[in-house]
Amino acid sequence: MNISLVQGDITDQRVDAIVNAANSSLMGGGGVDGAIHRRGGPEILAECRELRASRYPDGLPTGQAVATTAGALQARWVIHTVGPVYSRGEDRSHLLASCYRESLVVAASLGAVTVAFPAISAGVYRWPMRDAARIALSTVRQAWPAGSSVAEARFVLFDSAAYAVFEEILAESR
Ligand code: AR6
Repeated sequence: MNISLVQGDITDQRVDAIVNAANSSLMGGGGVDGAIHRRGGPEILAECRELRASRYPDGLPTGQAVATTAGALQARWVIHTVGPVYSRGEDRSHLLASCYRESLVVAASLGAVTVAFPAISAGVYRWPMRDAARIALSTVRQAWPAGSSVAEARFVLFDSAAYAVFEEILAESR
């Protein structure tokens, strides 16, 4: 198992699966979600609509993950997961951890070898980056499905500040 860090745009990644920090509607939004739908094209939204009409009439619950085509992206699949909105009054870490765990389960079920993750919940959903990085890295390390196809989890951090935080936490845990 290989955990790697890259600074950049997740939609530029050539990987088997790109994880999307979506919302439960699966109908798109800003941040990573907006970028993925813009670059991936309408095929992704079409599959999301089908999922809403079939498996998820009430939306994809927080902490769960589901795959669609990656459309025009340089990937085979987009794995949509819904991170929790950060709350100072309530510990929702288990839901954030669940996003990484469930995304890896979906990736393994597809036979994906390389998977790109954004810093889920650390944007619009306001999760503090350091804590988001700790949860992301420790969960991926612990939750790697045994005998899984997945060989690389690549964290794609949008700016140098986020990259530096992930680098520091990864170094601490090595
Ligand atoms: N590539 C990599 N990372 C990115 C990119 C990109 N193209 N764009 C933003 N980031 P966010 P969330 C970083 O807001 O907090 C959407 O509206 C960003 O700087 O994308 O889980 C959804 O529809 C931040 O560090 O996701 C939901 O409603 C991290 O990715 C809601 O936002 C996550 O930021 C989800 O919010």
